[in-house]
Amino acid sequence: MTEAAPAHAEAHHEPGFVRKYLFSTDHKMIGKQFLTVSLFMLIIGGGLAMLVRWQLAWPGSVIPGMGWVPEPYMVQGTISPAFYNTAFTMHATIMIFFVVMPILVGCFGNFLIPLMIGARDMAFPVLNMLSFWVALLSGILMLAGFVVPGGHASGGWTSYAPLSAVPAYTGVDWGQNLWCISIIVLGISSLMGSINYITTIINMRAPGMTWFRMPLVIWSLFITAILLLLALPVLTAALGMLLMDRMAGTSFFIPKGGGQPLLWQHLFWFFGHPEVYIMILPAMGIASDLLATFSRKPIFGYKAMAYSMIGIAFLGWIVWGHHMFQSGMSPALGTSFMISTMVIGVPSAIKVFNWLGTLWGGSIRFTTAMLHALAFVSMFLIGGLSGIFMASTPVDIFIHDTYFIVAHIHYVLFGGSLFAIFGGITYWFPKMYGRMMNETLGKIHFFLTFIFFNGTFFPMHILGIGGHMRRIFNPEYYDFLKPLQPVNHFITVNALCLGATQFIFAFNYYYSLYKGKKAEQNPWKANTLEWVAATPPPHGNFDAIPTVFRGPYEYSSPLVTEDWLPQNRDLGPASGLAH
Ligand code: HEM
Ligand SMILES: [Cu+2]
Repeated sequence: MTEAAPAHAEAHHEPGFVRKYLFSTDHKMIGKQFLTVSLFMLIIGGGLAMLVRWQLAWPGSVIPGMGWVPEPYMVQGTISPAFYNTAFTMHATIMIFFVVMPILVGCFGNFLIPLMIGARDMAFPVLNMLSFWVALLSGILMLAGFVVPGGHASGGWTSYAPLSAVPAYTGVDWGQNLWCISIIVLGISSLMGSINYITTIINMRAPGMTWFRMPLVIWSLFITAILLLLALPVLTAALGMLLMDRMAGTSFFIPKGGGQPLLWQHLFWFFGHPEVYIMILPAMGIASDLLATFSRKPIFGYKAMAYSMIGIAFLGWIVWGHHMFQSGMSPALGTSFMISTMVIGVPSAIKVFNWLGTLWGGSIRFTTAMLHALAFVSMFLIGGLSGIFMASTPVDIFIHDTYFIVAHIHYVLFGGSLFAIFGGITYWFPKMYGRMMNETLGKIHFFLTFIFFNGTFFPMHILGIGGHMRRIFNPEYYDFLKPLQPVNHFITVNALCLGATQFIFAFNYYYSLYKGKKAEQNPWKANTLEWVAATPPPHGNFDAIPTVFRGPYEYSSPLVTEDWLPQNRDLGPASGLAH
């Protein structure tokens, strides 16, 4: 039945391999391209984390199987201090810029936006294709840094100046330059993507798809695109200045020439804080959709959910100083950053309570996707609570730059964003590839990930309160940390298991791609428009553009006998809700 609509010229003839898989302008293929490349980067980013953890637990010992890696990366299978710095720097850089952002925004944004608003494609399909290729170029530039003389960037993912500005301080030359150039290029790609998303959502919604009938995941991607558009150019400008300091003899950030290292911190975090919301808002949107679908209930407080995302995005611009409490900031200014940071807790709490309200009394289906969404809510809550500790200026004096921060980051970013990503992949896999992922393998992967995740990151709170600094090469150098070393052992064992568990996901993914059960058109009985399209949707998405009569979450509606009610179902005048 799935002949694509003639409205779309390309739908008439099957495009060849190159047009279909490489230079495709189809938003769905571009979404899959982002996913494929990002999952590859996840392996590299994860491998680097394992190296970091090995070093912290058993400093200076030979890492099994690593004897072949040449100097200066490894010295007969042990990590050198310089490479340790590179490893944690590049772990964070890759995870943030090449895994979480491209999956949440590049993959889900591309795949879902046109399908869920009832459009045939993005507003600018060629620009969309270009944004993927520019992102890929950025990834190649970033990976190239590993093989240049002097090694890759090693000044942390925040690249604080003057460490990052003067090559002599780290011994890194082209690695740091490539780091800057790569992220400038990535910024260009994000700019193209976000303009496309914003235009598409404003202009191309199907008839009847009003703002408050949009799924929350589309709301979240819309707000994220605005954040991207405004935040990334700040980083791009700062990176340009840093590059000039490194290569053109300027001193924006170098004290010797009259520059201000703190200027870098301000510019970085003025981007960096909105950036953390870029990485959590789409995850919140995904979780909202999954929780409603698998509770068979309307989302609790739909409008409050949308407004609180807007509130979070807005407040995100005035809190960047909470990353700089210990940089000599005036206490009065510190207090205002403290208060504004605490205020973001309000819309965040609204969201958590509304998720709980959605679950309350629902007939919950514990599918793999739902388990991941539930993990998202609970882990985000823990990460949000540790955020409140750090936001309190007096408390932050003690925990700043300790493992407490690392615990917080990972509860929000891994516990939050990555669980939502796993949930989202499991949920939309059938629409993407026409096959189901294996539920048994999915659940095993979920439970092991959940256990080892908490085993890895919860004890980091204890390390942090014990004064364990982050980013140190060898904890055994410090007498006061020696009693904490067993905690480091425990964490590393859990981290290695956490890493190994991801092979279950990789296996399930590739196995299901080819051998998974064939998917029905709407396997989860969901309401939103992507499930109205054929599985997998053809180029052009819909036979005819659907007309939207209702909101996305009308599960268990008294108007119909089934427990779902697709957005495009017309109940005629009987429906009090229509129009
Ligand atoms: C409930 C809301 C949140 C609050 C109150 C909060 C608060 C904070 C504070 C005060 C710091 C700085 C601590 C220090 O350096 O001493 C921090 C660091 C951080 N937060 Fe959050 N945060 C929240 C949510 C999030 C979310 C949603 C994410 C990402 C998805 C995130 C990611 C990060 C990262 C990556 C850092 C550390 C960056 C670094 O120093 O390398 N946070 N947070
Ligand atoms: Cu922040």
